[in-house]
Order: sequence, then C-alpha cells, then structure tokens
Amino acid sequence: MSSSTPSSTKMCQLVADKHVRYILMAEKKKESFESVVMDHLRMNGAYWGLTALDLLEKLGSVSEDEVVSWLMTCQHESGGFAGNTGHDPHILYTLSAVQILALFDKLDILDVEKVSSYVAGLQNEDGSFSGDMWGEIDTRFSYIAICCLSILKCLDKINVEKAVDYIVSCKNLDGGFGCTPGAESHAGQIFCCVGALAITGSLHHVDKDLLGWWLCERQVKNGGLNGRPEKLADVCYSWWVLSSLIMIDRVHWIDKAKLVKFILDCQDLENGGISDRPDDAVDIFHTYFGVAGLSLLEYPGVKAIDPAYALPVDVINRIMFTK
Ligand code: GRG
Repeated sequence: MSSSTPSSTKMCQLVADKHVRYILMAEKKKESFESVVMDHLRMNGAYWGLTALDLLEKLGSVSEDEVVSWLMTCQHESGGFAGNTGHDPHILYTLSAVQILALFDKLDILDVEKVSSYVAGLQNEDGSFSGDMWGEIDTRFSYIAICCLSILKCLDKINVEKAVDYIVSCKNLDGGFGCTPGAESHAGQIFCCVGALAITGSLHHVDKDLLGWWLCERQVKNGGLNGRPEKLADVCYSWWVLSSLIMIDRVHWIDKAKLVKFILDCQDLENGGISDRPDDAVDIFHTYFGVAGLSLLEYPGVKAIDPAYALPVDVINRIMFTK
C-alpha cells in the first residue's frame, strides 16, 4: 500500500502472533476481572480460545492433557457438561466440551451413549429443546443438540422431523428466525436455525433470497455487520451473519473487503485480541469470532472453518470420513 494512503483507509494486517499470545495469556490470568466473571462459562471460553488457536495453526502450544483432564472434571453423572468444575450441566457447555474433544481428536474418551442420551433427553414433545433440567426453550438449543449429536453420529436418538418442524415454526415473514415462534429475527438465532437445517439436510425450508436480502442488509457504512436493523455493528456478527450467508449461498451479496477491514480495525495491534468495535476493549469471545469471520472470508494464513459446525474444516472432515 502506498505511503500516501490516508490512515482511515489504510488496511492493517492480522497480527496473528499477538492474538495467539493474548489467548494463551488470557487463560493464565485467573485473577483478572474477565476470568472471574467468566468462571462459570469457562467451557465456552475454552472452545473460543482453542478453536481460534487451531485456526491460526497454534493448537499445539497448549497442553492437550491439561485441557482434557480439566474438561472431564466438568462432566456430570447425567452425561452433560458444566461450564466449569462444580457447576450445573447445560447443553451449551456440552457442545463446547464435545467440540474441544473434536479439536484434539479425543472424542474416543467420551461415553458417547451417556452424552447423547443427556442431549436427546432434552427434546420436548413439540420437537423443541430445553437447555437443561430447568426447561428454558430456545432455537439455540435445537442447533446445539443437532450439532452435538451429528458430531457424535447419534442423530437417530432424536426425532429429527419434529426438531426441524419446530425450527421452521420459528421462521418469520422477513425470512429470518427467532428464538421461539413469533420472536423477532436475530442474526444469532438465524445462524442456529440455518445451521441446524443445514446439518439435517433441510435447507429447502429457507427462502434463500428473502433471508439473503435480510442478512446482507446487516452490513453498515463502516463495513461491519449488525445483528438486526438499527443496531450497531459488532465483530461477532461477522460469524453469525457470514456463516448463514455461506450456508444459503448468498455470501457474494456483501462487500467482503469492507468487512475484512472492519475486523482488522478491531484488533489491539499492540497487545493482541479483537474487540466488538474499533477502539473498544478486547475479549476472547470477539477474538474468536473475529478470527472465525476472517476464516470465512478466506483471509491468508487462517485455516478454513465449517460454517455449520463452527469447527475447522479439517476437524470436520476427520470426523465425517472416519467410522
Ligand atoms: C458453536 C458458534 C457456536 C454457537 C453455539 C450459543 C449458540 C450456539 C449460539 C448463540 C447465537 C446468538 C443468539 C448470538 C448472538 C449473541 C449476541 C451478541 C447477542 C447480543 O444480543 P443483543 O440484543 O445485541 O444484546 P444487539 O447486537 O442486537 O444489540
């Protein structure tokens, strides 16, 4: 790029090494504010950090044995996983645990029967899923159940037809999906519904042009994507929106170069990490979704990620092509 380029249009590069260091350090800072407030959802944080490391080809810099032995202390008698040792199990953390084991090629240490029974046991009569024994229902949990059981090759343990019917009942007139029937369309829920429909081979239920139009309208002036109309752009929607657009084959409807620039502008160039918006504080959630977004945008040096399973493509291939 020429030195006369104004700084506002100058494209910085991905500071991958700094992000790797930031992720490795975040794990060590157990007394920090971020660590304390995230203690109960450490399993999610581990999935975000480890998947980002793998996408940057640096998964080898963490101790697999340490992660896996901690992870197994989070499993309950029911088969479900908690967000950390001593907490209650939830379907959210169960998927993260399964995804982490998939990253390390360690799914064989799981009692698959037990984990899949826990997940399948959360399906309700109408096909929806609860998140745990307390019963909250949300299409996030439908996605999680379907993704988790597909990775474990146990989709036959649930009523897939009813699960799909429930998701379709959450479709809105704008082509999007909400968390329950009649709830507002939101990019995060759209990822969940489209991802679940993709995994179950049911994408014919999506009006691709209508939903593609709604999704590409999420791109705002600064190139970033928001999660619904009139909201601010946020790096995490680079994942929720882009993965959905890819799954319905409409990703060419957004300006990819402007989105790459928005994500790169959210980096802390000195200390690593990615924030929700330029100049905000970085965190592990946005660092993961920023890297994952760049992966979907085929940014050089970042491994390809599967838009439905939210795991590196080589990990998914390894699972799907082995018995
Ligand atoms: C494996 C990637 C993966 C996901 C598992 C948990 C889950 C399944 C999906 C979550 C989908 C979701 C609802 C994402 C949205 C997260 C988010 C940033 C919500 C913020 O919502 P608001 O209303 O923010 O606070 P806006 O941006 O609308 O102002």
